[in-house]
Amino acid sequence: QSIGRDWKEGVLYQLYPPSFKDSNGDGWGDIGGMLEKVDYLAELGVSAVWIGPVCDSPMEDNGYDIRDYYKIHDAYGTMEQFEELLVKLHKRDIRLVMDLVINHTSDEHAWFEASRSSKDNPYRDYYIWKPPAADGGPPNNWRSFSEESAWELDERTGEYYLHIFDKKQPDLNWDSEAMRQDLYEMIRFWLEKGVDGFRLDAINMISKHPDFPDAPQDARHPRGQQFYKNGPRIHEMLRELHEATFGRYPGTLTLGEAPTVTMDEVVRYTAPERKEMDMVLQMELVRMGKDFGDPWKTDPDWSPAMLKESVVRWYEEVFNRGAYALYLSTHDHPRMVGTLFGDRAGVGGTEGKSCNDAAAKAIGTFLHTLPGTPLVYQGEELGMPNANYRSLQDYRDKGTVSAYQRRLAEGESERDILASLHARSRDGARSPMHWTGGPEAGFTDGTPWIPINSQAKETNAEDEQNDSSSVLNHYRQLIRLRQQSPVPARGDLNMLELEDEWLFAYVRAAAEERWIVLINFSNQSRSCRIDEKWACLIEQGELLLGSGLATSGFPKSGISLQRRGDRKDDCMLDLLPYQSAIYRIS
Ligand code: TEU
Repeated sequence: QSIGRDWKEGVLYQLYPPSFKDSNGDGWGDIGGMLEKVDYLAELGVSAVWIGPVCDSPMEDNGYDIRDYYKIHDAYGTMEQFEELLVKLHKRDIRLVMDLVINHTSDEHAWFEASRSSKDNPYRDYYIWKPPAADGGPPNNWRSFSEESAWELDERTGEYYLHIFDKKQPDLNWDSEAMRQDLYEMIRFWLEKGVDGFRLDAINMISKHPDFPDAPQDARHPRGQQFYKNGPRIHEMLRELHEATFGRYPGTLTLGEAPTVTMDEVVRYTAPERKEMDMVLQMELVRMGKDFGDPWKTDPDWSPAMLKESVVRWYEEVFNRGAYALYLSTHDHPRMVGTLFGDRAGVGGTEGKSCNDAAAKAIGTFLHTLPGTPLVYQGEELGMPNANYRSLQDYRDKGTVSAYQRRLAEGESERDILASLHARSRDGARSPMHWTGGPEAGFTDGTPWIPINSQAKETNAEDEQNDSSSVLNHYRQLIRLRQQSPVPARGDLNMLELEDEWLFAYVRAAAEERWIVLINFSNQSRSCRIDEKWACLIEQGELLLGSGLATSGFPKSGISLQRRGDRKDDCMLDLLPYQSAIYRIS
């Protein structure tokens, strides 16, 4: 197999199965649809595709609630089709990364059905059961992601089971040796099929504090997380997992979802000699702008300086000791182009499509030129905006719907709730892919499971394929640059200090080559001082790729530098709204 390059050097793509492409008209994406689009992915140039969960599931959480690990969910297709997809992707030199959901299963999984049936069932300790507290209530005050108690009473045996996520997603008990061995066998089943890697869902939550203590009342959402994230046995468990599964299939990629970690913890998870995981997802950028106390609120103190700080911290503390993948959009958060820079900086207002596309390109330049392996979320490469849903009927995510109902009952106005759902619901990023400007955006011949974004007419793959100034072509060029130069994957980072927080300038240098990247993340033209040394290097440099609002004369003209007076520090860097530029400098 020619697929042998280091994972870190490539570009990863996240495919969200329900919304990628439907091939049989039932309105739900499927493997048949993925097969139709392998060429699209190959032309984009990505080296691996992470496919969200496709195993059998009652679909309470779009497949993150697995009922049978050994079966493809009917609505997605068959095992034969999955195998065909694997072959077809490999032919185009693309690797397949599965989503491995092993912190919990569905409550309809056979293990859980056995486990709940009686206290002495052999599967009882596959899950976490506790007797009620003295007052008959839950064993402790932890809350789940859905904001209610993380414990559910099961009448049959009078005990509570733990569910960090929905009550339909009971947590597996990783302290059970038999449970772990069953999971390992299942993982080897997929490795034997030739799957190239796994994204490990919520993996830093598998080791729970043995005492299950109460958390302080005012703890961050979800309450209790300090007692199950990065828990006491986590490293021991990950090493055993690696040894029993991935370690036996060299070259397998493991990409861990580990929200809320310290930099030291990331290094422990990913230092190659520790044999735990290959990479951790950098989840700070995508969560930015969000209030940690209340996920439905926006953080009023957010500023672009926080972005710079996070990027630099991960680079300085992790880059040379461990590994991480960077993403700016994913299925759990509204799209970056709509929230972080978009709504705040004016996109979505009267400026419309050209502004949206310029912001999307600036985001793309940022993602592909930072240290860390880029992970593109489906539709991001088209500049797809957040879905413009206007009523509760448009939403499908259970957590979103229950938060709406709770807040309405608490007396909040419907208008305010809908505004915050638009800004914060993860459904904003889950509207189906825009393949064409035609009916249902070419996603399905039937009725889509969640409404199509009305903006599909202006923003779709068909139109963008042949438009050299499209977001899609910008992404293709960024990916090509990565294939041609060692700088983005291996270069070190020097973030220049500028007086304007909306302007970013950073230098990436590998042994053979050096780049400077300039980005204006605001919708205004901006100027700020730049050191004469960098100004000269930019002037003499070669423009590798540029983007900005004024697409006609651009990118040939590049950015502008002006000397106002003869003093050294009077050199001004001028950037147009959302302008980005990558220069190769000497
Ligand atoms: O998410 C795990 C996670 O940690 C959450 O913080 C996630 O960001 C949150 O649900 C956002 O609302 C993973 C999956 O990515 C998510 O889709 C699943 O719902 C969850 O695990 C449970 O499997």
